[in-house]
Amino acid sequence: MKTIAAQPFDFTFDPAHTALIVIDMQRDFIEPGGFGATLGNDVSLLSAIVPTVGRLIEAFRAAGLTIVHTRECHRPDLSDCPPAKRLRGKPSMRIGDPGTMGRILIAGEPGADIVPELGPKPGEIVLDKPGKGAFYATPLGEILAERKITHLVFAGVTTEVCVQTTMREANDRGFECLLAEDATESYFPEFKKAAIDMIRAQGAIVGWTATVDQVAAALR
Ligand code: TIU
Repeated sequence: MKTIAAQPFDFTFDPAHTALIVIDMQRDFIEPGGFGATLGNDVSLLSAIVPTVGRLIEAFRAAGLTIVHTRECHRPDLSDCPPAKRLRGKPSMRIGDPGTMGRILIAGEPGADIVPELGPKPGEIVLDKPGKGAFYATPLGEILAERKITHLVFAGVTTEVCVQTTMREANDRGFECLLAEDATESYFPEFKKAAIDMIRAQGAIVGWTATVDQVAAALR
């Protein structure tokens, strides 16, 4: 067993039953011209964490542990994109429209790909998800159960949307969840701070947080 001096208190885990979930480190959220930008966001904030996410992935690779990369995207015919999602708000382009990185948030298009610096290696799991949470309409629960995973470490974007939603889904399914706080980012710094505060408040009501250095040191 390993213990990290996490917030709000120690996080103890068996690496053999721990997986890394990297949420949506896709060009559509991190590069100009993608889904994040169509919503009116400044995407430059998100690219800053790419090297830190990379260090966390390398720590899990070196330890030979399960790594799951998720991608938020939809089928080309949009049959898995509810109109409520596609028509919400006033984006400059909608899901499925042609953008500078191909059709916005569509599986197989360049924008839906994970940024090249964090590309999955053979043997790692790549999971396409139509929702904000990674358990909804995906085989993630079955994949983790088959591998006897009980503890999850989270990274990725954005903290308060897909990362927090997935952590909450995982928490309700009985997983012990830790967010790598410097390997996640939001378009809104105040939302990232609030999400981290919410996760670890009330005695880790959603889970724990710690730095990549703390997680990597525990895995060595
Ligand atoms: N808009 C926003 O902050 N996030 C998303 O739409 N998806 C993810 O968080 N991946």
